[in-house]
Amino acid sequence: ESGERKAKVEKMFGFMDAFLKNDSFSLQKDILDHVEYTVARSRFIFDDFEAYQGLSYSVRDRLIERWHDTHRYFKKKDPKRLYFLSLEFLMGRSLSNSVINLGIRDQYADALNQLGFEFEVVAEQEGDAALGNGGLARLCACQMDSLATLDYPAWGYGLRYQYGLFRQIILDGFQLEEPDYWLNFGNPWEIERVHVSYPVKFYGTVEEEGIQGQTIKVWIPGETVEAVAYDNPIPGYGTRNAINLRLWAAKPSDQYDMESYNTGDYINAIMDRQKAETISNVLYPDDRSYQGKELRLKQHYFFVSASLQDIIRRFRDDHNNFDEFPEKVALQINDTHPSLAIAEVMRVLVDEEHLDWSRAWDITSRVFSFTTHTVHVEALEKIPVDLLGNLLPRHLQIIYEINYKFMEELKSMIGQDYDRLSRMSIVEEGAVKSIRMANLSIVCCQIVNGVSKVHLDLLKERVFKDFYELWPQKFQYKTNGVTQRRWVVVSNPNLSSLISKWLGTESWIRNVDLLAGLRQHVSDPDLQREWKMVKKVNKARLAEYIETLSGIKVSLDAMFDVQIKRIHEYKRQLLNILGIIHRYDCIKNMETSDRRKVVPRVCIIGGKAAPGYDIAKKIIKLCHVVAEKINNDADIGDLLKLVFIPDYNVSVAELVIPGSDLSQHLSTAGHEASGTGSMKFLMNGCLLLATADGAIVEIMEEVGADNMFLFGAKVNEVPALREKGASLKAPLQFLRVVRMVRDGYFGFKDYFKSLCDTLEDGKDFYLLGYDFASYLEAQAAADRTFVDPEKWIHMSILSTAGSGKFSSDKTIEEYAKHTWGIEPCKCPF
Ligand code: 73E
Repeated sequence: ESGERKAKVEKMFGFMDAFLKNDSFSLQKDILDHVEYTVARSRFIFDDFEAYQGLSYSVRDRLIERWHDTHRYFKKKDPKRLYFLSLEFLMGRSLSNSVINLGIRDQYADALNQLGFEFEVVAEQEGDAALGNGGLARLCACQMDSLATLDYPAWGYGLRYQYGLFRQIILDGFQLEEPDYWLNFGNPWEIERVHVSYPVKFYGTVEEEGIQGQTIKVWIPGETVEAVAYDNPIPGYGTRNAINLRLWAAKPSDQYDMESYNTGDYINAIMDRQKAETISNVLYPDDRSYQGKELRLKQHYFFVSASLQDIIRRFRDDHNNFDEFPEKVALQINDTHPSLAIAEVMRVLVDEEHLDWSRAWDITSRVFSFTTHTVHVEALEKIPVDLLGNLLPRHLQIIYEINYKFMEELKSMIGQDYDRLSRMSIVEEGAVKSIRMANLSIVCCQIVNGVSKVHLDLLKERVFKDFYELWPQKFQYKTNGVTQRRWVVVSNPNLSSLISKWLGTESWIRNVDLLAGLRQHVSDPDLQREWKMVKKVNKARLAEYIETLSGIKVSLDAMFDVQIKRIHEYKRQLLNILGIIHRYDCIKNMETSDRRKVVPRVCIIGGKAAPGYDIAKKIIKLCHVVAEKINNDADIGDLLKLVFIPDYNVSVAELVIPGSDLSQHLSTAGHEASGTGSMKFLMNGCLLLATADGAIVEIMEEVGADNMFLFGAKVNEVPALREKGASLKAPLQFLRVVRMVRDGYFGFKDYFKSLCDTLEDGKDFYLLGYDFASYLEAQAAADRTFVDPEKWIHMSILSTAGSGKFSSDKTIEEYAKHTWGIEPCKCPF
């Protein structure tokens, strides 16, 4: 029989070559085949979008090959695997990134060319995969790229939302939200796995049963939904490894209550079943404060349960003793959103595997690690006990049990300090009794990571002080990073070639430390000239985009000054706008002869406000009315322009960042846990104007404070400044610009009243008034530097040269060594 099988395998090999070919002829044939047979358009007439589809399916075939090989190899080697659990992944587009990581971009560009298409134009056809809100979600995407590139045996798990982050439409200067039905035109980057599906259960009751003289708890669930897997291969750069991002979609279950079918109400029974699909329908668009909503909790558990069934199934394929679980599995929870996983692992071990509690707890506490991303207490998840008890009654019991044991242990350590005990308890008593998911995560995990040095300090001193005092060794930080593949190689090919040319190697794309080698050429006039040229070309591309969007023509000689990120009060886009009003006001009041000294600026702001965030929406409107006034003032001309870029997303960032001269990061010190936008700008040689907050403090250490424009109160000064309240008088220039808005200089007087009220003495929580003077000084310093192009370019080159530390490759290596305990597992062919 084995001879027969061997003959069969040989025959199959005969039908195919070992791997798909990557020469231009084979690629052309592949693209055309996919246009004809997959997309079902004629190979003789197809448009750019169909070319994109044909091309993507051809790339996908190559991804699948590597994906298969990698996973076969992982299975053979059986290394410890990392499972990265996150409710959000902001992947953006896949095409360019994939062909670059596969190392066949030029071959594809050639092939397309010969078919009469242009790669860049075809790549523009792709929409963004926006299954996340902002920094946290994009960080996961960067980290997946690094995990694949560094050959780690890792899997990502997430949710396949039907609707990604809303599209921002601007109507008369107001933000409107439109649903992002991103799957409308198909998604070539995913592979539907109809056979990889698991039942996920909700509601019901917990009953006690006696087994072999012991009583055990049995959860009798009331509703079952099916989770179906969609796999998204993630290729590494310079390796054959391709790892997997597995996203779950909800489908009605076969195990659904069949009773209703027999009652004759067939139509309603179907409609009811259909409701199951809504679980994974929509991404929550708010990254500010946690609201205990049942649907959100359902999403979390749906995701956690499906992922763990999959992970445990894979573990069981090769192991039967759960004591080995922590040696083979690392579970990373990205913020507290997936932290129900802790209770779920306990439930499986205790209720299904019948391990005793302490053995189960020992295993559970050795597999999990947790990264927290915020400093805002109001963003910490608190699940109302009533909600949890109804949806997941057994999990609530388990969490109570964990807490009971923790409280007993704590009392034995700290005594009867009831205030402290109640602050540290997983259960919060009060008007709405709730479960503190961060406390659960800290109690369970052996390592709690922050995302920057400053962030860790704030966790120790404020947010989790009690826990830090108890378990100082648990608290660590890993500085966030971004992938240079997407943020330089894909989005700034000109700069990328220039860097490779001057370093004499492309190795920096995998080994980012080499970027520091640019320092030795910083004064070389040739490098400076070429550096300047690249910036100019990128600015021209951005200027064209601005003109198409808004009809505004901007001068390439102006400084392109950019602030792009989610709109939040703490990120202080309002400070930027007030600064722009001040600049406008100054120019208006200047003698004509002095105007020649003004450095022309194009101020660019972009970002989405959470749909229910009223103040953030007012900031967007203010930006538009100010822009309207300035841009239409013939007296001002090219000296100042203000542009709001609508619908900011990953692809927009890829276009804007390479074309920026200056970028602004204005969070009130102590509010931005890290910030990762700054790192993308830094890599692209943009100068930073920033407060000493989050990752900026570490950027200062790497590039030097004199290569940046820093301003504002420091983290440790902020609390005392707030104490001072109304006695902290804002400077006159500040009062003047706020008054202009208040008095209706830009119109919409009543509408902006509540916004201006947040800036009154004593109410100015984010300290805009206090920081205004030093902000203007930093802006003036930027102007003075810009008129000295040689100096500017010098600082710009040093920014890129100093950005190596902020590659996600670095972050991932740290996590692998110090948190997850995983080793590279490189597929050998
Ligand atoms: O400072 C950023 C940080 O760079 C932080 O605000 C952000 O995470 C980034 C990556 O570490 C973040 N997002 C969220 N919390 N912190 C969040 C909260 C709720 C829902 C979605 C995202």
